[in-house]
Amino acid sequence: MIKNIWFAHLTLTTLAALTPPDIEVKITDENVEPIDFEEDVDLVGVTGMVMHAPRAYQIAQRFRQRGIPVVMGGPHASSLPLEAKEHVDVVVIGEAENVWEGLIEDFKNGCLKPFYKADGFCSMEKLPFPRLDLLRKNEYMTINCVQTTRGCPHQCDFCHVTHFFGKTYRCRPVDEVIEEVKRLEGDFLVFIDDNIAGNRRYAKELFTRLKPLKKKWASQASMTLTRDPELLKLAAESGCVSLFIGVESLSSENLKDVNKAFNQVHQFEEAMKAVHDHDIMIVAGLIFGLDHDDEGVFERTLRFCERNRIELPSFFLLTPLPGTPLFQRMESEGRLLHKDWAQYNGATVVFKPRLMTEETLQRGFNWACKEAYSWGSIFKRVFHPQQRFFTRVLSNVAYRRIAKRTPEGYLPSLSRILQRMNDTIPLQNTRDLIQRVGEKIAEKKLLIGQKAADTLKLYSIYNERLKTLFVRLEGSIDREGAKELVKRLKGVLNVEIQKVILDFKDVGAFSSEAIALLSRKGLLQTEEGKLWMAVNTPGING
Ligand code: B12
Ligand code: SF4
Repeated sequence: MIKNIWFAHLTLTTLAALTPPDIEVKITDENVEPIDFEEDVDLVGVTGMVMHAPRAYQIAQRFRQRGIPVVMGGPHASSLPLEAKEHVDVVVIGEAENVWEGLIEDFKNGCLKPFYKADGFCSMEKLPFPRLDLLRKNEYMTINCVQTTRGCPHQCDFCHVTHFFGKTYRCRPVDEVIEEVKRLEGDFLVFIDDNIAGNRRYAKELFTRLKPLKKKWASQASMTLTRDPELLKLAAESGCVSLFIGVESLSSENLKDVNKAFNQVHQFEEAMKAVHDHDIMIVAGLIFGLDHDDEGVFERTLRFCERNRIELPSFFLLTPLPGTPLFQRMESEGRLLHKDWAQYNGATVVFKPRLMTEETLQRGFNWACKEAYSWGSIFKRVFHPQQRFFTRVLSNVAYRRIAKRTPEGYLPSLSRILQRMNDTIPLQNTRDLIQRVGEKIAEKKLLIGQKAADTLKLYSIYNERLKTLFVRLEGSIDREGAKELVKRLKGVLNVEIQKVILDFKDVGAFSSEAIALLSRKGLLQTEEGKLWMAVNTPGING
């Protein structure tokens, strides 16, 4: 069903290439073909991400029952080698390049060790070209996968890459990459790097050398790529047609929390436009369930994708993968629901979210996945002046088939209200505003006549567990702004939202009429020199 989207991992083709030539190798990718458990083999190797671990252990068990030793490597076994060892004979921790040949030698000599771990990371020079010939090529969108770099210069808390590769970012010699690309059949390939533009100088050289080959390619890059116009232009000229970009969240607080503050929310729209201006399609990775996500996040995020005509929104549920800082934090806070790794798949809630219940998060995620690939949303995203209209439509149709398998979801009932409470209210008369009211009230003197912002911004976040809406206000408040604010607050105090807490810290100026109105409603109070409003008072309800 998903053949036209997916490409093959390079894992087993790489291992096959590292295997001494006198050994016959067969690859079975269970994504596309069944395993023959009766196959006549001497040694079995299994790989897998965290979510594949239970299946990998079952596979191991079936072969071990026949007395065939099983070796396991890859992201999961490398993070939890002791757990893996309970199910297999040998665990390879980290990269195989510097240990695989020795392991095979030990196997031949009947002296396999329980663990193999290389000292440090392997050199990126003279890596053998992966044995793509061992894959069933018709089962994938393409088998033309090439890796140019390993690791990533960033260290996002939820990502497994930095855990696996340390803080290294290693690049293969450009000559070798070009040679590998030249050997591929067809004119399309995927660079499976985690961040193809992690080293700009290297990326520029690579893209320049790719140009004459006239291939089309897709890859993954961090948002930082969009800030270098020359690099983006070179990528496009070298044949880049699609980029997976980890946007992750539209909340700066969330991004800061997960060590991804280099994604600047205020630059997102400009960044998406820059990519589109180069006729490059965007697959945007977006995570739900971060600590500042409330029930409004699903709709807000989907509308962002529609507004920016993101070709393929790719939603994930926050997943604490073992070995990552996120996992450590969630575990120490007692927020992991279980360790059933099969469910650590990015589509199932496995932890306690902060501002929502597990159910709201799961249902909202399901809603977003389905809604993004409804015809209505597809049409909003695929029409724009750039090239490749049919590719955009066809890839959306393929994603739609996957989205259909998502269980039913629903948009949380408060979503609309929350969109409205996250808004900017334009003001009408900002002359003669009283500056820094909170401080001045505290100091018992007011300054009149300074220039003030002419909008009132509302940043709202709803805590479903506390049934409380927190609203941070920023800008100025005149009479109209105050009236609009009071109206909206009345609207939100329905049965579900039991309490609203307003934060006035960032309100620079008030008109005296606004103060009068808010005070009349019983909303303004001072406490220890700070100005605040507590709403669900009779003033507002009445
Ligand atoms: C390409 C890719 C994909 C493709 C996969 C296509 C497909 N057919 O499945 C796509 C884009 C679809 C994808 C999807 C997902 N991916 Co992905 N993906 C990758 C990526 C970028 C490259 C994989 C690769 O080919 N690597 C190159 C090979 C050579 O490296 P390797 O696999 O690590 O293998 C080396 C060693 O680990 C070791 N080794 C590995 N296995 C074995 C086995 C044995 C026996 C031995 C001896 C050694 C050994 O030797 C190899 C050579 O050194 C990796 C990141 C990365 N750098 O690896 C992420 C990565 C594997 N993906 C990851 C994740 C989370 C996912 C998703 C779950 C995301 C999501 N939430 O939906 C999905 C799951 C899809 C699925 N059902 O399988 C995580 C896994 C984390 C974890 N600990 O589980 C990674 C590490 C990225 C990350 N940001 O953290 N992915
Ligand atoms: S930028 Fe992407 S690949 Fe790099 S650490 Fe962050 S999530 Fe991982």
